[in-house]
Formats: sequence, C-alpha cells, structure tokens
Amino acid sequence: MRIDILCLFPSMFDGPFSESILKRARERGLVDIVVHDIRAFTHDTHHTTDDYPYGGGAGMVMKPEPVFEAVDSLRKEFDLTGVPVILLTPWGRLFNQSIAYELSRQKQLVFICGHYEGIDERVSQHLATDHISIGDYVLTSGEIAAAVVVDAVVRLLPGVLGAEASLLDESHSSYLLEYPQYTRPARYREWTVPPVLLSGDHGKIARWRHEQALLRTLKWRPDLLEKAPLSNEDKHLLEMFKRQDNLQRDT
Ligand code: JET
Repeated sequence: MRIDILCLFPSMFDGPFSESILKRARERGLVDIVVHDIRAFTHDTHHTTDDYPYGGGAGMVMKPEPVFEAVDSLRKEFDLTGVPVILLTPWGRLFNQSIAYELSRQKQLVFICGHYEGIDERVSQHLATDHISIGDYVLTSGEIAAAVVVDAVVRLLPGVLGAEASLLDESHSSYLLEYPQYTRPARYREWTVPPVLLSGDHGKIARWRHEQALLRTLKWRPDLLEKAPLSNEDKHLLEMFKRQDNLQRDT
C-alpha cells in the first residue's frame, strides 16, 4: 500500500511511523508512507498557507491553492482515480474498525491534515472524497488524527502482524471487547492469575475467555451487545450477570 500524507508539520509523524510495527512494516516494504509539506506548494516569498476568514471571525483558515497543488503533484506520479482523498475533520464519518478494514483494501490512500480553525471549504467539496473523524473532540491539527487512522489501517495489511491468527481471532469477536490477558508471574503481590488459565484445558479456557469478554462488554460497552451475534447460551449468561449485579447493588 502507498500512503501520502499532506500536512503543514511533517515532523509530527517522525515518532509514530518510526517505531515498532509501523517501522518494521515500512522496512519490509509492506507499506510506503510519504509525508509531504503543503508549504512546499506555495509560491509567495512568505510561503503563506493561511489567511483571514471571509466574513470575519477569530483565527485563520488554510488557503486552498497549496492543498490542491499538493494533490496535483501526486497526480503526476499516480493515477488517483478511485483513490480515497481523506480529510481529517471533527465532523467526518466516525472512524471505527470496519472503516479501517475498508481502507486496508485500497492500493493507495491520500490524507489531508487541516490546521488553524479549518481549511477552505472548497478543499472539502472539490478535492476530498472522504471525510473522517477519529472522535467527538477538537484537535489542534489533523496530523494526530491521520496517524491514528494510518496505524489502524497498516496493522491490517497482509504480513504486518506476525501471527495472522491474532487478526482472525479479532474479527471473530469484533462485536465484543477483548477478554483479560495475564502473563507471568502467576502471583504478583497478592494478586493471582485465574486458575483456569493454568489448567491446560483449552476448551475450558476458551469458554472462560468468551464469558469474560461478554462480562466486560456488559460492564463497559453495553451498547455493543445490541449488534453482537449472541448465542442463546450467551444471552442466558448475560441475564445471569445482570441479575448478580443487581443483587450486589441491593445489598
Ligand atoms: C479531529 C479529527 O480535530 C480534528 O482534526 C483536526 C482539525 C481541527 C479543526 C479543523 C479541521 O479542519 C477540517 C476542515 O475541513 C473543511 O475545516 C481539522 C477530531 N476528530 N477527528
């Protein structure tokens, strides 16, 4: 996959893309990430990328020309027909794992990172083909949002994660939160690892993990259970959990 990121502060990506799994994915040629400085596409002596908003108001707005020219420069190298040009913005469609999967199937992605109070609306209307938000809050710039999306997408690319099994496991239970994990030591301070995990009984361990995933989802993200494909046994377990929880609250 080829990923182009257009932004005003390219060095913001130095950290996240140069460590751990993303670093290895780039080194192994599984993904080619190129960060472009929008400022390089200005023509005035001050390299102006922002200007006052028409109609007045506080703050500055990113000018459209350098952003359009940055994408045009990519068009000289690539046929961008069908390639998503993604604007990171608080009002975009809310990013989630299924959008990450959708983007991971593309051969190329272009990200535009906004700054200041926003970007000239013509970038959104006539250049961006997709608008993505990573959550309901406002960041100082789109770079951190782009890094989040790139990270979630790249780890899904074939060969990036060592054990393919971990992804299979993940998609299988994507409607539930992950079960709790433990590693050595079996006893730390007075806290012991649940004995079932030391039992060697893999059937029993799988059932315990599924039960824990259900319990954790009920506690932290009950909204997810509405969409989850639950077996009758799952539903029965959840009803038991809820009843126990109610009893504990009453006493
Ligand atoms: C963001 C993304 O804050 C986020 O992204 C950065 C940002 C902040 C303010 C404006 C902006 O520009 C977009 C725009 O488009 C026309 O003006 C981008 C929060 N969740 N996800």
